[in-house]
Amino acid sequence: MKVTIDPVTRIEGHLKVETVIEDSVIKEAKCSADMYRGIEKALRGYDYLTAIQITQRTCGCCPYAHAEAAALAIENALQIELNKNGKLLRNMVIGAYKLKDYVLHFYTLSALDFINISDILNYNGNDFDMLELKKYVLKEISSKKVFPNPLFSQKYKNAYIKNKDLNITLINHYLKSFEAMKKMSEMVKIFGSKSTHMVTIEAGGVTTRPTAERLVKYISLAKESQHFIEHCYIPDVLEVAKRFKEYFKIGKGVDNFLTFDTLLNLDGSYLFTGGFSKDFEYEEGIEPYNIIEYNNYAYYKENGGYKPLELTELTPLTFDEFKQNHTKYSWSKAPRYKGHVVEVGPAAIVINNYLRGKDEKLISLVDKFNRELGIDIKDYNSVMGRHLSRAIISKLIIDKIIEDSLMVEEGKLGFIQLKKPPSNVKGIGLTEATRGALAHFIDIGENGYIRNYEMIVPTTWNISPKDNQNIPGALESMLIGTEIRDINNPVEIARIIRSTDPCLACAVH
Ligand code: NFE
Repeated sequence: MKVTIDPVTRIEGHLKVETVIEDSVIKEAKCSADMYRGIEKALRGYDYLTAIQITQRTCGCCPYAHAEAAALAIENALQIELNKNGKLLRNMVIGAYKLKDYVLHFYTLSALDFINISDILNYNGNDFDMLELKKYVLKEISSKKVFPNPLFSQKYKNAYIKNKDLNITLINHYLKSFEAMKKMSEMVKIFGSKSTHMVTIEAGGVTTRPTAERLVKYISLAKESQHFIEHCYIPDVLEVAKRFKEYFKIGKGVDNFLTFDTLLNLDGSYLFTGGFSKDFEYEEGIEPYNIIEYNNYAYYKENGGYKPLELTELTPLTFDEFKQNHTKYSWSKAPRYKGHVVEVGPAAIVINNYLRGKDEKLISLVDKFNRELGIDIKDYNSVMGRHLSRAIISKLIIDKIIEDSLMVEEGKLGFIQLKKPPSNVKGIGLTEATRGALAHFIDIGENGYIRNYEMIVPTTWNISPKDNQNIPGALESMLIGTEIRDINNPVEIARIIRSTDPCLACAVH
């Protein structure tokens, strides 16, 4: 039997997932990215500094990460080191944005996979937003306009949390998460000058001057965000995890994880250190030119595998070629590290940094949750492991950006003005976006013009099609082998997909 989800909802962009299920087990899975834009191509010929603004337009979820990766690539090409305030302020902008994105993923995009939202009808308290929601639902039910909404359908009833009080708490926090995200966006705006697409992240630092007023406002919002993370987000993820413990065994993909350094400390170390682990054996350090992107199954004429910046352009199939070709099934390329399929993202960060064995705070947090939930580090390679990882990372990030904000030197610009445009240099910017390892490669020609640009993006790793050795991508591997309990309601598929938080706008760009 074939089960196709097209499009997958509650993710960013257009993803089609086709599965073949036999004897209640997924035997085949295909992830298709159905959209192509060509942002890298559009960059060529423009001034090198425009990359920071233009690559942000790849996406409305993680523009901060593209801005950072582009700035890092230019700084790498020019061999620039930021000053103290530049380092701190950049962490404060991108850290706040990441938090907003994690909260958005858990509450807005994923929680409805687990909460029984119809329990709002059992709400008898006096919270204004909850009463408004209840009123709205009752009105819609009586008008029969929108309902029966699938979320209220009896068909899905057994798939959700049964404890009414917990559902009511989670619905309440779902509503509160909007206010929390607004505060995190405010934090981004204070030094990013605007959100979504910020304008003050530049090669050379952050151009907003850290006045006392801005710092005080930032710290006060950060403390409120910390409260939400500690008192709503983390407890909610734990409660959901306790009720869906089997999901620590569902959605297990390959045991290979790739991460990049992110959130620089003033001593030159990072909050999360990059590395590669294969079968849970970790090695520190990354060689970006060990990445090859394969195209046998991607809608381009070139079928080979290419290193970053090796090609200036891939040629999309024409419509006639597209109709005749029955092998290719995605606009996404298939990146591989040292030839291996890897998972990137929050679980990869937690697993790699835990295996690295040097970050005591991360290790003690992971050990604490492992004891509470009866799991071990290998279980993070799962649906619930990915949700838990985001919560753990959020706690570490909020603590770090509060510490960073207290070290900023008031009034001192965190920005170094670049001198003249460079000629004939290349640079690499590696960082972690919300969804995982992000790499930008820039090749600057004469007088600062972009000769070639390449982005290798988190979701490309995760939703990649098969590579030239016919090995399925990371999400395809997570799906293959999954047992479907109720073939009429294969919720496992959507839960696995959403656990990776795919962004298709980024994946193909
Ligand atoms: Ni478009 Fe992005 C991906 C993230 S890359 S959301 O994939 O996170 O910066």
